[in-house]
Amino acid sequence: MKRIITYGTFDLLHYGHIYLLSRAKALGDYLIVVLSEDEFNEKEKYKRTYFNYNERKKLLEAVRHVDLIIPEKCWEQKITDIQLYQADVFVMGDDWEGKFDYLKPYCEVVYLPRTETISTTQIISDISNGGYGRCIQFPS
Ligand code: C2G
Repeated sequence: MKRIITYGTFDLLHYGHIYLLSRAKALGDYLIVVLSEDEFNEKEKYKRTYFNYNERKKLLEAVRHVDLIIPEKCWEQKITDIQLYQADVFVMGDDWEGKFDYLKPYCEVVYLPRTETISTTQIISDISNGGYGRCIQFPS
């Protein structure tokens, strides 16, 4: 069984996140998502999320590509996670290109093209500007 691991906040879950998860899962058989806890987001990523950890976890649990969700508490847990969960492939969007190459001695590292047509920041901005009903093309 080929085990894939990926990390993220996944706040205001959108098709860019789903497309990342589906491509990550397609690289193997089992997908572990390490979901940023609220405290980690605030203290380390300087991000305040709309949905809290439990709400974001519930949403991800409904995504068929996802097999396991564990908490991300710090930047430094990745090597331990990879060893503990016997991950074969570490996957992130290419906005992180190169940032996790230090994991290469432990597993394959793959950066996938980010979906440029959507972001949580864009969603918030569009909605605050009354941008409902925005017609979007889901990437094929
Ligand atoms: N992503 C994407 N396309 C988007 C938005 C996000 O492919 N339009 C990808 C990101 O590249 C990342 C994943 O979806 O691989 C989750 O994105 P975020 O929730 O923004 O995660 P991030 O804040 O980058 O946290 O330790 C690593 C961090 O936890 C990553």
